[in-house]
Amino acid sequence: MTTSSRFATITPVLERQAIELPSWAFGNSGTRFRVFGTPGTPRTPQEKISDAAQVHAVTGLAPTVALHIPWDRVEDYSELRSFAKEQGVDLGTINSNTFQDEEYKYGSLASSDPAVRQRAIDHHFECIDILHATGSRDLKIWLADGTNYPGQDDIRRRQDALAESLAAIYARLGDDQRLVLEYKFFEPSFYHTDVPDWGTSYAQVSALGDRALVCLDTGHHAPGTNIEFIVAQLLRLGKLGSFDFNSRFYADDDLIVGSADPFQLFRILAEVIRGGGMDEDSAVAFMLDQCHNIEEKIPGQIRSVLNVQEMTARALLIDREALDAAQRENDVLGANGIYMDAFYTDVRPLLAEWREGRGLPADPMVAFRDSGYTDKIRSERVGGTQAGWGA
Ligand code: PSV
Ligand code: MN
Repeated sequence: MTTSSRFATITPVLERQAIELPSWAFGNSGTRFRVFGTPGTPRTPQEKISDAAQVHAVTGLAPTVALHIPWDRVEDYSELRSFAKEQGVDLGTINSNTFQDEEYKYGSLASSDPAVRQRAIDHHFECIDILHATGSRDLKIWLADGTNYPGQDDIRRRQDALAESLAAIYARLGDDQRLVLEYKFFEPSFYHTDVPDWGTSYAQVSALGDRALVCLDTGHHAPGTNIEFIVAQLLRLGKLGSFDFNSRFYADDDLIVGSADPFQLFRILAEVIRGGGMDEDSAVAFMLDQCHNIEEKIPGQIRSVLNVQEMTARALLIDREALDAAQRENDVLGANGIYMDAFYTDVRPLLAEWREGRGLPADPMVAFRDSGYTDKIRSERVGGTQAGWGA
């Protein structure tokens, strides 16, 4: 079979691919050294949504936008939902935030202080109310909880406290809603975090029920971790709820997905496909969790979703039958060769042609550049306070 006839067999999967964008990617961000402002940066949740809608308009890949509360707090979420629909997108995952209030200095859901825990639980109740108003399905929890010094607090007590807090939140979810618990091995806590790894997240969500699942952020692992193995295992266990895609060179860099290690992204997507994570009935959510510190934000998001699409197409091109036969024969190099053939297939011209056939621009990056949107927001968005990390 030629590459183009093989490509024709994978387009049904590509057609239903959807990658959720994080509202915070459109605001200013940086490091602890400096947050650089950019002309045209959104000042409101509505402006972030308008920017996200541009990504969907030129790629057809990003129909939903995740909100972060309180950064995206508004008076009326139904109105925000209607506004998003008018722009051509829907509201998606609601991310809670228990890492910026003074009260959470020593933890939130895992804190040893019951009053602090209750405050954090109440915040999640607010997020669940928002889920109802926006019609979103997922509540995503990432905790900054942890300690900096051995002996600082009782690790075991904190696990028990976390389990209790999560149970209270889970009990409040609507029947169609899900809780996804994200893990991260360090930062801002440096000695231990209360949800450091997929095993801890899995143990905690398994105790809750079927609608509690693990969120895998690709930037939240120690260097050298075989992330695709975790993907395979979580899919096997039916507990992979969602992805936060990004790239890292060193820590939680939040760089453009597929930029640091395209082959790793390919390997991850190959396991997703192998485990049924892209089947029609799959409930795995694919999201970006990135920050664009120095590059332009909207093109940064366009590049990101295109990278995911490109590696998905390559991973779908793996000749599964031939690979399976080679694996069963212990044909080590043969199997590896089949796998690598798919990785090295340049699908960009085929994707461009396919996009055009669906009424989308062949090159979304160019289409956005030529749209004049950047100049428009730069001249219109004058004054006010630009949204940024923490705003
Ligand atoms: C933490 O590093 C994280 O990846 C979580 O997903 C948060 O929701 C996100 O960053 C933004 O704070
Ligand atoms: Mn994340």
